[in-house]
Amino acid sequence: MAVQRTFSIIKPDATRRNLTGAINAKIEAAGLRIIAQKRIHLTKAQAGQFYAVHAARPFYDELCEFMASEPVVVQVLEGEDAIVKYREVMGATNPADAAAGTIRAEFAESVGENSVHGSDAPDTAAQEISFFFSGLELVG
Ligand code: DAT
Ligand code: MG
Repeated sequence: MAVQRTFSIIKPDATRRNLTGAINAKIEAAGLRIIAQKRIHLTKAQAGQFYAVHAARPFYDELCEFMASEPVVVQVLEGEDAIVKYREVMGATNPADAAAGTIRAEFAESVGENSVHGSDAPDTAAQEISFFFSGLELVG
């Protein structure tokens, strides 16, 4: 597998509890390199645009409210097989199902407030990176 880039968000439940460093430590321990990172506060409209794929789901409004509730840290991660590797480091969407040692098993509060986002495929990774970062901000 080749070197890839994936997009990550450290979500409001984690930034609120000062967990950015602890989460970054797990990312780096897995061999992923943080090649771009910034702290931003999304509007509800921006969160809605980012999560537009989930617009029909019953939790969409709650999800957008949550993502806009407090600052987030958006990141680009680079490494061998980065997309699948980061999904492994994150753990399952519902922390109750997440494997021991994963970010969500250790830190997530609930299925809705689950500490991190990670892209699920190469096309969504490219789309999500360009939603938040310009090429000049990616320092590999
Ligand atoms: P993931 O974040 O693991 O890629 P997803 O893409 O299915 O999961 O959903 C996006 C986010 O939506 C998820 O991180 C939290 C929220 N969500 C998903 N399922 C939910 C549910 N059953 N109840 C509340 N929020 C949910
Ligand atoms: Mg997803």
